[in-house]
This record gives sequence, C-alpha cells and structure tokens, in this order.
Amino acid sequence: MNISVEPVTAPRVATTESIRLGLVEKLAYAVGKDPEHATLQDWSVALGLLVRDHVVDHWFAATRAGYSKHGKRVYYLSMEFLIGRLLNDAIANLQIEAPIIEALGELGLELKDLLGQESDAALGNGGLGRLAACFLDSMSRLAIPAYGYGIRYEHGLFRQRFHDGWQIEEAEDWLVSGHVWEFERPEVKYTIKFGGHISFDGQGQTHWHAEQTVLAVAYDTPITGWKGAHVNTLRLWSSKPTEILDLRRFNSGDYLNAAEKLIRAETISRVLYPDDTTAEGKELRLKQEFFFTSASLQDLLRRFLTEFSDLKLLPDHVSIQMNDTHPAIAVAELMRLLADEHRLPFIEAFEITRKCLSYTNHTLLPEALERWHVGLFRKVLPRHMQIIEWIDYHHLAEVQGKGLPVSLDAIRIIDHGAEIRMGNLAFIGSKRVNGVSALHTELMKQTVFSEFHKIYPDRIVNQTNGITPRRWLYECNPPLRNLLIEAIGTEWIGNLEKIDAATAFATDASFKEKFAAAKRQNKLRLAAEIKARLGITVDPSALFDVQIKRIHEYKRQLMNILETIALYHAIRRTPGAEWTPRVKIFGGKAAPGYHIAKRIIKLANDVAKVINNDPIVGDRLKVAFLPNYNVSLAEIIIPAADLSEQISTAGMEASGTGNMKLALNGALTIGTLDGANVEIGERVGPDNIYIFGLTAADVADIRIHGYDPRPTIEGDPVLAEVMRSLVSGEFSSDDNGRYHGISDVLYSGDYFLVTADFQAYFQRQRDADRDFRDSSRWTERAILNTTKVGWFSSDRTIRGYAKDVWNVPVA
Ligand code: CR6
Repeated sequence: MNISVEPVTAPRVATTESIRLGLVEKLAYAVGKDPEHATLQDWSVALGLLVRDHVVDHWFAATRAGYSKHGKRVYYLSMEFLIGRLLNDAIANLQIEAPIIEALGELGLELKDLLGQESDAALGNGGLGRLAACFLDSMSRLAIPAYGYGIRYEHGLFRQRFHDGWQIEEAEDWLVSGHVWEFERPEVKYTIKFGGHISFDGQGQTHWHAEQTVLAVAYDTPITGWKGAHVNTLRLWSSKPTEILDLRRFNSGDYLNAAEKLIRAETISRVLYPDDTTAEGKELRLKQEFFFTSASLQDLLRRFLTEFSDLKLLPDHVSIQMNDTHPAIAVAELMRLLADEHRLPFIEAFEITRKCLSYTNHTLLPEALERWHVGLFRKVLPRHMQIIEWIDYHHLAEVQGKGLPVSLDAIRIIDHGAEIRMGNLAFIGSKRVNGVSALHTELMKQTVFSEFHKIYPDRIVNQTNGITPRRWLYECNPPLRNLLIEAIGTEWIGNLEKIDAATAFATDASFKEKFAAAKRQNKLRLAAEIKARLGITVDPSALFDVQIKRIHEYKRQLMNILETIALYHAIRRTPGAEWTPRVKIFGGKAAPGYHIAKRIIKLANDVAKVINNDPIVGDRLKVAFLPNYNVSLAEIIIPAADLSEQISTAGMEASGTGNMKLALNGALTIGTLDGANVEIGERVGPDNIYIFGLTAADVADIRIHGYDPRPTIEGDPVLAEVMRSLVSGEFSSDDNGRYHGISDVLYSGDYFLVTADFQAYFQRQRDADRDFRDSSRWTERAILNTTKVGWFSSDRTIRGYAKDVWNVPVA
C-alpha cells in the first residue's frame, strides 16, 4: 500500500488538561458511557485506553527504529508471563502520574480506585513466569529490540479460596471485562499441525499430512520501558479453528458435532497448567508447547525474510531464548522449518539452529525435567520424532568422533528408546545454556549436565536472576521511593546499582526515622488488607515475618509452621516473658493435585485458628494466610515485610526472586545457603542476614549416606513437643488423625530435611526476635538490605544475557 499520511513521530505530551479531556472522550466514544452513569470500572477502562495511546506513540517509534537498523532481535519464548496489572506500570514508566492524579481529582476520582479495577494477567505459576515479565521490562529499559512470545491463555492461574481452611480452586477469568492492553492481529496467523503421517516424494521433499490443524492468531501487548525510551512487544498466541463451522453438519441439525472442531482447536489456549516445577504429562500440554513454539518460529522467520533472503544469516540477526524446556521443541521445529519448508540440507539446518537457540534451566528437580513418552510424541509430532532421532544419532556420532571419556547414555536425547529428554534436546540444540544463580549453575555442571559440560566446557554460563526495580520498588513502595528520591535523586530507578549511594544514610538519624516511618506506613496498609480479607487484627509494630511463594515441600513452609507452633508453646508456657510480637504472614498456592502441599495449607490455617483465638497469646503471635496470592497482593505484602523467609532445602531452590524483592524493600532474610540467597548474603554481609542450616554439600552427603530423623526429633525437646501436637490433634480437634500423615513423612526419611534444620532455624528466629527489639539497629540493617542489593536488578541480568548469550548491544 502506498499511503501518504505522515506517521506519528513525536509522542504526545500529557498535561492535566489533555488527560481530563481525553478521559471524558474515551469514556464516551470507546466505552460508550457518559460521566453520570460511568462505574469505576468504566473509568478505569477509559484511563487504560488513554494511557495506551501514549504507549503506542513510543511503540511505533521503537518498532520503526528496529526495522531501520537491520540489527539483531531477541526472541524470548516462554510458556508463562506473569505480568500482573499494567496500568500503573505504564503510568510509572511514562512518568505521567502527576497530571493523571490532578485530572482525576478534577473529575472527583482517585487513581488508586481505578487501578484496583484492573484484573491481574496471571499467565504464569510463579518465579519462572514472573522472571519472564521482569525480563520484558528490562529488555525495554535497555532498548534491546525484543519480542516475548507465549500463549494467550483464556484462563490464567486458578483463583484460590479457602473453605474451612482447605484450598479450593476456581477458574480465573481475566478477560471477562476486556483487556485494554492487547491488540488483536487477525491477519497475523499461522497454521499449526498435529499428528498424522509423513511421506517423502522422492524428489527430496517431505510432506507432513496432519491429522489436526489449528490457527495461531497473534495478540500484541506493548511493554513500556523506563521513561518510555523503548517499547517492545509481547506477542501471545490464541488458538482458533481453521474452519469456522461445519455448515453441512449444522444444517442437518447436528449442532454439537458441527462445533466440535472449534472446541478442539480452542482448547489448546484455554488454560494455563497449574503445575509449578513438575512436568504435566498430558497430550494437551505437549500440544500447547508445540503450538506456541511453532507459531513463534514461523513468525520470526517471516520477519527475517522481509529483510533478508539468505537463511544462513539467521544467527546474525536472531537470538532465541528458550525459557526452561517448555519450548525445547524449538530445536526440532526450527530444523523442520529450515529443512522441510525452506529446503536447506539437514546438516546446515542443524548448524543454523545451534547458533540461534539458547536455553535457560530453572531447576534441578528430576521430576521437573520434562520427558515425553516416545509413543505419545510420535503420535502428536511424527515429523519431529524423526528429526530428533536424526539429531540424537548425529550428535552421538560427533561426540564419539572426539573420543572423550563421557557416558554416552547420559547425553542421549532418547532414553533407552522409551522417553525423550527435553533437557538434553535443549542442551544439544543450544549455543549457550544458563543457570539462574551461581550455586545453581555450579550444581548444573556437577549433576544434570555434567557429561555435557565435559564435552562443551564453554556452553554453560551463569546469569543470576533479577527483578525490575520499577515494579518492585518504585511502583509498589511509594513511601520508600519518595524517601530515596529525596536522599539520592532518581538515577537508581533506571540503574539500580546506584542505590548504593544511600548506604551513607544508614546511620543518619533523620533518614532512619523516615525509613522506619515508610515501613510503618506500608505495614499499616498490609494490616488493613489482613483485616479486610481475614478479619484478623494485627499490631503494626509487631515483626512482620513473611513467606510468600508457591507451596512446595522443598520450600519448607512446613518448617515455618512447626516453628510457629514451637513459639506458640513457648509463649503459652511463660506469657509474662519478654516476647517480640510477631505476625506470621503466608501466601501461596498449591498445585491442585499436590496433596501434601494442600494439607500444609490446611495445617497453616488450623494453626492460625488456634493461635489467633488464644487469649493467653494475644498480640504476641498472630498467623495470617492470605488467600489468592498473586502479583497485586505481592505488591502490598513485600513493602511491609520485616523478615523474609527463604528456607528451602539447600540445593533445591534454583534461585528465588521473591528473596530479592523482599530484601530490596528492606526485609532481612532468614534463609539457607540456597539459590540466590548465597549471593544476597555476600552483598548485604553476614550481620544483615540470618543464615542457618545444612549446605548443599551437606544435603548431597546426606542423600548418599541416608538420614534417620528419629534421634534428631527425640533429642530436641522443642521439636518433640511440636511433633506430638501434630498427632494429638492440638490443631485438629475435629479430626485427630488429620496430620498423622505429615508426622509420618517427617519420621520416615524426611526427604526435605525439615527436622534436620529445625533446631538451627528455631535458634536464628530467636536471634531475630532479640535483634528486632533494638529497633534503631534493625532499621540500619534494613536500610543496608535496600541499598546493597542493587545488583539484583533484572537490568543487570539482561545485560549479562545480552553480552554472554545473545551478543546484542544495550542502551
Ligand atoms: N519454580 C525455580 O524453582 C527460580 C525461578 C526462576 C523456578 C526458582 O528458584 O527463581 O524458576 N523453576 O528462575 C521453575 O519454574 C522450573 C520456579 O519458579
């Protein structure tokens, strides 16, 4: 098309006047309401649309610049993007809060009420998905031309409710009142095939006769970087049928069957699997993985071919990051596209593939390293099965040729002809493989990928996780943000390592007082939330002790609950002693099929009920398990925390990112030497963190030699009493047997070593109690946590990927 209209070149400027007029106009012409009849939801949508216009101006500029430079693009493939709400994020990044607040004031509205109307985009389970969202923010901050690619789930992570203390899951419905941030792109669609059989035509051409085909249709969301300097795109795929309706069947009255294909097709992007760290072995899951990977690769090849024609140049212009093994099928799919569709020789296709792809590993838990049965795989992806067989054979021959002393069994993709190891496929198909903390990367080299590491000593690199300081300090913690700006200016927002400048104020009386006041303000906000959601009154001057994350045995919420029980027993014994009032705050969801995790939630709620209603204990101890933990709730809890629980069994938490958010907001960590805790400890110093327990090496040793929990339990009167309370029904008077199972798990092997670490943990908690009473000193240490963890910005992480993995320049 030849269009002679001038494109938008300069982003519009926000003034109070322009915002007020714009809002009323959006309300009328986009929402269809007049101010008299508009609900808060209507206003919120109008504001979203107006802010979006500002975003779009910056977005166009960035996209145009990307095309004109003919540089390299980064493609971040992830099954999950846990982005949360976007309105406040866009307003903050564009720095247009002041005129908006003023304009809303003139209309009699408050910004925070409108922000509360937006639903959370919960397209992820936990850390891995939230990391992807922080990375999008940082890629925009650093002006890296990048696309996030994922699935537009119609239903995100389930909503959690408690019924009598048990977790109940309800379908989540984030799209129900529309989603103002996305642009549907009906013209951007790709055919995705499943099943069927393969034929060869004798002229070197392979044909895939699919059993099912669906369309992947693009939905784009702009991701605004700091100060709007760059805007990237999150492109999510929605599955649609290739045929709208089987009209013949419909006209014959067979309505249900006429709609069958439609339902089968749309099922693929219907729901997010609510499994954290465990592979879901369902056919649908495999289809989801292939669906978004294939669509994304087809899309990026199309974009490449609009600028270049020689596919050998692909690695110079494209870097594809596989976030965990979920998109690992990309190795075979990129080869298929290059070889079968673009007619490149296999060997060349393999070379190109290995230069474009890289893989991030997020866990060493064996149950989480995806494996697919060959039978299922061949049924769903027959051509990929052949390609994987080729890669496996070819790679093995290559390694044998080198004559290295490695176990060939360990590096095969197809394990004994029965299962496909996606981790191995990803490794072999990648230029770089990275872990997510120093310890995790080291363990990767020593364990899961040790044989590969011998063959490819330069392939594994570390990129310690990070968090975006925009959302996780600037936006969620206005009192602290304002104090920091007053003290050291604004540079830290775009460059978090500069926050170290505030270290000089850690002993400044006036700064300390203001820091403590900011923390108190945040605690009051959380106390109000606890009151509103649970009806529990908590004392804002108590120590707020926070554990928020998915419920998993290795994260050891159970150890925290046992410690809570021990503390409760101690308080009851001598209520007159000098106690440091504590509020134990929990948040987190359990995978619906993870029965022990769900029982741990019930235990926490049972314990809460007894303790919160015990008049002897009063304000000395309260327990609050907030339901439906999500990004928005995290934004309220994190700024209010005094103590951050990071107590996983050493060697099992790959990194953690909640640990970074809490430290940045001035919480002291109590934790094991696991994941990124190790690196946090190095930066804040041993006096400003409570480290305890077994190390990863100790745990590895125990795994070899075995562990008998009984002598440990019986040798510790505190723990022994806690264990008795589990079986006596002290917290389950309606069902004495409810926690016998948990007690059995701890007595028989205690795989996660709760009992082994209990005493050390209990002791460190008492140290924290003692230290918290010296509030002036505590504040100093909290300040040092905030000022010393600037390194954990996801901007730093992304600079690392850009340099060591993607080879792209950054701003
Ligand atoms: N569950 C790790 O367990 C890490 C994140 C992001 C996890 C966690 O320690 O911080 O990834 N792993 O790297 C997986 O999801 C497989 C997680 O979130």
